[in-house]
Amino acid sequence: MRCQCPLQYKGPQCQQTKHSFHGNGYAWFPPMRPCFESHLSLEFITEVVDGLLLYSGPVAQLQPWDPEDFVAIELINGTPTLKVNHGSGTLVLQLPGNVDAADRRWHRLDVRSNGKEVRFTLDRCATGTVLETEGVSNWLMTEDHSSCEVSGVTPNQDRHLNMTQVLQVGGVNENLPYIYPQLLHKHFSGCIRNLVVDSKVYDLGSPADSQGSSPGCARTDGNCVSLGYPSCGPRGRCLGEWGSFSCQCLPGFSGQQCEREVPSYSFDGRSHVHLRLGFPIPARRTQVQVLVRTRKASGAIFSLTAVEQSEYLRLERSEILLSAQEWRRSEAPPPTLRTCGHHPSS
Ligand SMILES: [Ca+2]
Repeated sequence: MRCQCPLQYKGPQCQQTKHSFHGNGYAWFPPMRPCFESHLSLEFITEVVDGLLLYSGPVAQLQPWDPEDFVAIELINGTPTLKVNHGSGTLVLQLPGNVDAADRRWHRLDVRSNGKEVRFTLDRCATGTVLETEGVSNWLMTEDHSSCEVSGVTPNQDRHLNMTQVLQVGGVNENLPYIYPQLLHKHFSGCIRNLVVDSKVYDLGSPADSQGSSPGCARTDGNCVSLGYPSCGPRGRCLGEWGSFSCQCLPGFSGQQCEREVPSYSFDGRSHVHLRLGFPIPARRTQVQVLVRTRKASGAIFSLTAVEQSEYLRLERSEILLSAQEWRRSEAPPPTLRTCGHHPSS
């Protein structure tokens, strides 16, 4: 089953996946129920260097028997910072100081924890340097994650994030008799989207309580409509950016607003076209798209080869199957759905 959602609802079950914050507010959502081995991710866009993206933890003065568990993600002088407490002390993970995530672009944060071990990653480490020793097997490939990832171990014995309190996004409610001593910043200005905790997509459209915030992200999505007409025309999907937009074109079209038809070629079984790419292919992610119409059961559709011919990507039609062959540096496996296992109590 797949849902066809109204335009502004992008979640798998037509959830509203974006929420805007105006620098003085907050939005409340149901408590997180993190697995023992858990994964939280979100994306944000802002131009303000300080702010609180998310907080889940105490909202009242702790009694001696209350757990001190909390998790918070702050932006401190443009640098994403994670604070996490499993009940016996706080671990602070701050990305390197030269990261400026308040640059009016979307950024993604991932928090992965497995018991006491916690890893905090910016933009899936797409900026990390890949160091690969050519011509030998994959295990000699290393990636330098020092610019985009930081990890650590929560102090002392407690191993699990126990969450019973409401999840506060984009700020905290300060109309409570509690001062949030864990936090340096208490509000966020910008948009947050795609908040996912252990495969659960949060519906950011209808918070239980909120102030100074609104569903959607007018700052970016407003640019996808100009004079009542979709900015990318009928042949493209618009990606809203801060003060601008970009277009993802339907197959067969290109150009800034998908206005150009891409050229097509006919082949007689003995001919080919040889193209030289005028740009290096990125180390991590390559997207190739081709439209094919043929009556032949087999044939080579395209072959992408490195200059020294040591690496290639080839797409073939063989009988009724399409097959892709690749000899290249390995990539991370696709994300999989997980359900929770055992929950330790501490
Ligand atoms: Ca705990």
